[in-house]
Amino acid sequence: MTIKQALISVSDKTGIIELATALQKLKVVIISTGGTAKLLQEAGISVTEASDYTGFPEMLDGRVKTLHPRIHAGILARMDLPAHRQAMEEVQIPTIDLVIINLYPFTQTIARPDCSLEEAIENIDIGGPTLIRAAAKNFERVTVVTDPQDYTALLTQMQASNGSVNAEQRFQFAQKAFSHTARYDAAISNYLTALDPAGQRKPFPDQLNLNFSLAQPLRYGENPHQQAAFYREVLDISGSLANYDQIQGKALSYNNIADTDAAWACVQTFDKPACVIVKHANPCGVAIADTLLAAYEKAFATDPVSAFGGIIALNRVVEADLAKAILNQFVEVIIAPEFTPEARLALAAKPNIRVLTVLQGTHANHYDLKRVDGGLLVQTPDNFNLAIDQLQCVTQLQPTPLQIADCLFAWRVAKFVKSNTIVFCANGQTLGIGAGQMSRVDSARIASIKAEQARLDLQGSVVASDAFFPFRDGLDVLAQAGAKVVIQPGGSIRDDEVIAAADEQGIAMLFTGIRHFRH
Ligand code: 93A
Repeated sequence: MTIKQALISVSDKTGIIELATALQKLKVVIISTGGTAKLLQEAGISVTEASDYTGFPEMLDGRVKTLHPRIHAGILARMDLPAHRQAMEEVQIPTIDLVIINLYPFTQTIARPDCSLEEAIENIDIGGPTLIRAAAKNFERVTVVTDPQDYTALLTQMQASNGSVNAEQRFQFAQKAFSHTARYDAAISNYLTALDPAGQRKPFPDQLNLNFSLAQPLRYGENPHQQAAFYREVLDISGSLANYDQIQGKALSYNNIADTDAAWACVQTFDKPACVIVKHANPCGVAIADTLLAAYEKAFATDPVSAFGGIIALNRVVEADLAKAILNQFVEVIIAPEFTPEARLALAAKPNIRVLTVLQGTHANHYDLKRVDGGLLVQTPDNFNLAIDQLQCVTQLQPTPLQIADCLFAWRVAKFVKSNTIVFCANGQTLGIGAGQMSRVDSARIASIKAEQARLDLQGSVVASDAFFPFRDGLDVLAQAGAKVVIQPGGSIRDDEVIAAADEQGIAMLFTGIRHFRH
């Protein structure tokens, strides 16, 4: 089916002019909302404003822009059903075949320390998720793209196949679209749950009434002389690890559950096909790639020695080729949203391997709990997501867009590594991970030694450090290893010394203003 009509409504306008220009060349008619329409028109692209298309002006300060039957019937109609076709003809509504959307920047808005409740509420997108969910529901006919990084894939397909997108790609886009809206709603829910009705951060309750029920007795705890059990929270846990289905393998152990939780939490944060391999609660390889198989191969290459007996988490459906590739290594647990029947069959050859499926998307935990002797430490989870516009370049050298993308990748991984954390990366792949050391300079040394052992080249790499450098020594180790960009929180009293060291060594440095200790 050739795509004839598209709706474009984006807050993040990256790449949208180029995309719309190419769509116009493919003879696609474009409908668009206020700001997006204006930008496209200024670039000489002919678009119809959503309000002209519906014959209904935008109202309530833009709260109602696209919520109109002419748009939603256009997306939701099933043209394979005669009754739907007839209904559309009767009211003269044309179909919409392509929906390009990204949402109001809710997480970026609430990340600002001065963000008011009113501002946060106005940044809850209603029309956008409605469009995304409608288009994703109707993936049999409609293509939905929510990530500017997918524009190239979309265009490549359309240009190669007479303006159409194949069923597999439409399904993948739809899966991604629902993960996107699930994460968006989870962020809103997390934010609001932490507030009282006056919009103030709720103090923690006087009494913690935790409600957990026994999910599974465990053979033993962290060590065989310790007793253990797994309890599941009595809450909506649909997207959490506690809601797993085990499709094969030995019973899960205490350490399996703890490590799988760490791997699953990390892999879920990526939109691209991603693989995370965890040992002893630390990632020993993380990668993103165009395919899940490539992501696994890159993640494995970070530290093949440590990956032995690891936990592997993947954020897409696992197919047979990947399942077979994984079987070449010793693995304790594999977790993914789903496995194809062929992949299940391949894995059945090694019946001891624990294979788990879990729904992707939401995070159940409102609190992180840590037992101390006679008490409980409670905090809100570290679910802060860094936005690109929060990065501050503090050096003479500026990183390239590609290096910035790698920095954001490295930074995301660093959050899941025990402190002190140093993560070398390049091209969406970890190259060396230094974890759990008592000094940052030792983590830096270990990370570069690991890369050397895996024969990975650190020349030109980027590095994330989960907290600031107290002295320049850690930075010197990174420079010697070949790093060209460093992302770190900043905030040390010796920042000047560290920045001077970076300038001296020809390194670009980005400050995040946020740290990610993990103990
Ligand atoms: O205010 S909304 O919740 N109501 C709507 O009807 C609606 N339609 C699209 N938000 C709505 N959108 C969002 O507007 C999109 O998700 C997109 O993020 C944004 C684009 O607005 P503009 O084109 O005016 O920059």
